[in-house]
Amino acid sequence: MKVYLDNNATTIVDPLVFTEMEPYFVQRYGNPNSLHVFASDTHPGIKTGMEKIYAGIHSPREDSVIITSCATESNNWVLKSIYFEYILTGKKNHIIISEVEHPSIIATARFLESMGCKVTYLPINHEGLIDAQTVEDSITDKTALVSVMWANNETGAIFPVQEIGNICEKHNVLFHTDAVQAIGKTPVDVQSFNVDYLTFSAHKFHGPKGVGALYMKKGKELMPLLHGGAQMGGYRSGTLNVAGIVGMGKAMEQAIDALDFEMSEIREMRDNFEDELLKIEDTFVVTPRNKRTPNTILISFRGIEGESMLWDLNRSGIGASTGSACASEDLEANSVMEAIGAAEDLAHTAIRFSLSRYTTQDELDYTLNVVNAAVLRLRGISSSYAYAPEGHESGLDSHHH
Ligand code: C6P
Repeated sequence: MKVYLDNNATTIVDPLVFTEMEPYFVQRYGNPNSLHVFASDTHPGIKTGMEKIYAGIHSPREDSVIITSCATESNNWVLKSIYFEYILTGKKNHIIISEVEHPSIIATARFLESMGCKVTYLPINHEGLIDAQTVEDSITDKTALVSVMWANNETGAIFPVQEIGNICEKHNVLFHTDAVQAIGKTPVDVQSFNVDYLTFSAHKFHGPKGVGALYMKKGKELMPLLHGGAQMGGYRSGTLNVAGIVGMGKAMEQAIDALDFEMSEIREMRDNFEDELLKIEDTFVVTPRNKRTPNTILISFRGIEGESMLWDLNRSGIGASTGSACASEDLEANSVMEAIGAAEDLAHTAIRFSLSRYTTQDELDYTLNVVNAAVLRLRGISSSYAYAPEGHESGLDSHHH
């Protein structure tokens, strides 16, 4: 059996998305900017795709959604753009981000620091959540931008973006949110939340890889990323990724259609699976379920290196991760576990299971059996677990000898 439980890293393309994209490779392949029928053949698909993308995040038509190549691009772009448009030319020099943003935000913020910007890294609390009050406390009259993700990729923690948006508006500070892990998992509405810029990426909601977007509210500024033929309103030149736009549009439509299912059925499957995992002694989950996206579990098995667990899972055909995919090759401790101040040994034991609407109960039952066997095997050979004082303190000693 092969089981894919790494949907926060990327997702299977919805077959309907693939079907809609297909004609745009060998039939309707014209450059949309040309002046002939090959070009105009592509226009309805682009229009419909864009309409679905706008509708999916409740963006009014007068706001902008600029298609990019991925969320990493959108995140880099918005931060560097704030630097060029608001910091270099004005009196402000400060941005605020959380310490658990994706590397595409953190590394860009560090780059801006090297250019002379001040950056505040907001801490998360013991539940892995951001307290909106810390945002307000960090804002000064020099603050240009707050960038806090909508949902965390490792824990699934949903951050208080509505409150943060209101705080930013009150203090006249721009607000960007990385909504990569939110689309299709929790309602995303740029009108009822005070969001100035928002990032998302098609491959996280059953769309194709290589297509992302940056939303911008009307009246805000953005430095053109790619100067050239003035596509995408002049913000990002380059021949449009027609199939990508068609695919992201269809994927967005499907994700919105499936949102209720995700928030009820998938949540229930996740919760039951988590209940079973937590029956294994010395296991920990950081963020409370009702404050998480419906598909994510970040769980620690004391005494078991995350990488060893992945190895056992992989041998049985199960794909999971120790945290974000892009940080998993360096064998460092899980960044969220570190940020909440977990002990070093526990920070290395985290495993992320992320479900999707394609996950089945059979797959989870099978995974649970494999996890149970792996815990027995790995704790049996784990010197750190056998001698861990915490394990003895909690009176738990039946499984690891
Ligand atoms: N997170 C994970 O395993 P791209 O690939 O550029 O479209 O998306 C980057 C990105 C940005 N923001 C968040 C919150 C993300 O989760 C990701 C991708 C993957 O968690 C790969 S590191």
